[in-house]
Amino acid sequence: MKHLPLHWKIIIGMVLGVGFGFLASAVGATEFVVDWIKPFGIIFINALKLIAIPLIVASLIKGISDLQDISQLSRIGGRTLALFLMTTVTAVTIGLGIVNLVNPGKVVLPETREQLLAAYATDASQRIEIATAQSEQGPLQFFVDMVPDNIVGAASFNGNMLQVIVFVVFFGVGLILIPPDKARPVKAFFDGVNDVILKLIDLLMATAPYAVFALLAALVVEAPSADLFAALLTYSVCVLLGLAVLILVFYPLLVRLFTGVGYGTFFRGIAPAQLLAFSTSSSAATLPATLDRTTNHLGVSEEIASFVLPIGATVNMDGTSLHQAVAAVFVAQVFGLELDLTTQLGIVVTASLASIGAAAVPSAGIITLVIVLGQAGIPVEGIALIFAVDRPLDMCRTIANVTGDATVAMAVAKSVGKLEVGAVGTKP
Ligand code: DAS
Repeated sequence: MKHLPLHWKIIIGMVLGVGFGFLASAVGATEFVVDWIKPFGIIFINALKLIAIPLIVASLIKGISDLQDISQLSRIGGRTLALFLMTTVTAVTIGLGIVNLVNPGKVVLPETREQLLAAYATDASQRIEIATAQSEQGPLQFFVDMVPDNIVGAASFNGNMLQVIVFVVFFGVGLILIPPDKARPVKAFFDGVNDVILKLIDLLMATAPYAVFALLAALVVEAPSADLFAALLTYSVCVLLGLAVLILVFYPLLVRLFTGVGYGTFFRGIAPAQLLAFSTSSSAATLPATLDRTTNHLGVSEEIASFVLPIGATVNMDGTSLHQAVAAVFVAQVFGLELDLTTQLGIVVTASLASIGAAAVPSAGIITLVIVLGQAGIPVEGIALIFAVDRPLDMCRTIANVTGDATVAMAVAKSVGKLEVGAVGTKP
């Protein structure tokens, strides 16, 4: 058990949590679960919220300064960034389209909603008031609110996490504009902070199997409703449907349009990296395989692959951004919160930027989801619902992340004449 990969441990925690919840309900030990088990899940959610701000600050500044390195390579820099942005915004838009069409959170019955608000969203009413207040303001209020007048206040989950991201992007631009010798120590500092935060995420994720056990056991005893499980199942189907559109339609279409490489050749080339992404839930762990498959089997030159893929693994996480858009709207729907167009546009911006800040490690998307929910005024406690079913979804969204990176690498290589199309698919 000790050497079992983390994601299989989390799946075991999920199964045992549900089983323990039903057992506790059957023997009348509900109070024991709520008083002595659930707090461990809430502590984990609080730790996610605690680490989200330093993660987004350090990884966004690192990501922006890394992007600066790419942008200096004028031949491939602009194209890479443009394709990263296009694929990420497309992914978020697909996610928002599906979740607003299917409305998985509206499967929840009013009495279940009341139970969840009582159990999970302690100050949800305050956040819902903020979101409602936001939606009642003028058309440009959204942009006015993006610029904080107090960074400490903005970081205190006062309902607009976008202010933290705006400050960080602002800071990153400043870092790019100062002389390189002045910027170097600052970049080194934030690289170091980013490494520390990633280590803390490792430590935090090691407790994830126990946290998911506690959260699921509590969920079963507190809201043992078939409608909630139906809602969670419908939500999972929405995410998987969106990821399938990305992986099976959008990316191969881009590859075909940009490079002329056919569907079968593309998937035969990238499949081993996709399988590794699925089994590790980590773009970073899959990076060596992504590099190997794009250079040796998809015709991308070493020069292009070695620049685009490492940055893409941390900055270009399309599957994660799609998932965050679906999850944010789902949680809002579960808590009965109507999101107007402005708020959903804010989700497009935040989910796209938060995916830049997400680390390429298992469940990183859950941590940055805190940012997306916080910004939209959606009760962050709703993460307990998302995390309960996140493991298999993380495995699938990591496939999308890796496939998106390979797609961009092929398109950029082709655009600068560095894709040996003749070599594509010639190796076993
Ligand atoms: N598991 C992350 C990755 O490595 C994606 C995520 O957590 O959303 O790509």
